[in-house]
Amino acid sequence: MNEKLERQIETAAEIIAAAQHVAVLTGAGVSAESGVGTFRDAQTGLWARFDPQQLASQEGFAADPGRVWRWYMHRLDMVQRARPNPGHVALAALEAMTPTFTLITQNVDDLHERAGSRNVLHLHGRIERFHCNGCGLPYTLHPQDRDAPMPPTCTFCTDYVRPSVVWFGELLPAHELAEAQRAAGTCDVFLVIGTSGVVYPAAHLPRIAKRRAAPVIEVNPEESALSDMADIWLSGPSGELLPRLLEAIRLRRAGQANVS
Ligand code: BV8
Ligand code: ZN
Repeated sequence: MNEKLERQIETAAEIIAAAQHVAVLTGAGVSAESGVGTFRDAQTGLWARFDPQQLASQEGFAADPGRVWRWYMHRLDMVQRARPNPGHVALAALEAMTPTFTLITQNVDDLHERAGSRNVLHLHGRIERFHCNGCGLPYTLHPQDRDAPMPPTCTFCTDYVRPSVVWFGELLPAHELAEAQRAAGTCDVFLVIGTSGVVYPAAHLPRIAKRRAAPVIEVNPEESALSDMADIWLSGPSGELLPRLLEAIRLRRAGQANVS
């Protein structure tokens, strides 16, 4: 690891170790090293020619419910085969050692939960949950649904069943969004991990923290739409950098414990 990055990790660790309230926003990048393709580059193979933003919308579902259903069954399979990576595990460990910790995710997978994170705010819903697109009745997926050409239909109103994720043009869940905004408005430091920062209103959260001069620390191998706002940009994969950052925080916390 290069000199500069080592120094940046130490600076970031100092800020986080001293924080009472840490807020974190994760995007698809935190699951990349688990083999779950990010939203855009998940479009491989037969899905390569479709625009995910089109598929993840009411228009896309109305135009071709079978295609959207098969796309979600493909991604659900990818998520269920995946395992949490060291980045997910480091975030769960950081939660356990921080007085107040708010983990906000744009991801629809359950890898944070499977890594041990306790209270995760899912802004864009969950891919392993389903409900009726018409009346909202919850639906339990049956094995035969997984390779069905069309979505199941609702037992109550016969409309199509869909995954309980937030599509483009749909409102985010009010409770989760309010909690996320509150955390951005009160945290001592805001971490942004593995997101291109182009989808709103999630991408607005780091701006709320920045406006109140809470330090914003980004972990991403590429520059994102949020990098210019970040006080520290740790350039690298979260599966590698988060365990390093956790180690540096642990050392400082231990140091603090000896002093106090
Ligand atoms: C709403 C669930 C309003 C579905 C998703 C014009 C301007 C501004 C906003 C808009 C606009 N036009 C429309 C809008 C609103 C729109 C929006 O923001 N559009 C954008 C694209 C311009 N937003 C909405 O529609 C939202 N709803 O606004 O409603 C409203 C008002 C009135 C009445 C009704 C409604 C709903 C947005 C939610 C959409 N659903 N997901 C599903 O998953 O199928 S969003 C989806 O895309 C994902 O959840 C993800 O969060 C997001 C971005 O996807 P990716 O780019 O793949 O992932 P990510 O951003 O995380 O990028 C990957 C990053 O990881 C990269 O930076 C990469 O460098 C990094 N990385 C890669 N490897 C690693 C890594 N990082 C760390 N470690 C690694 N190893
Ligand atoms: Zn229904």
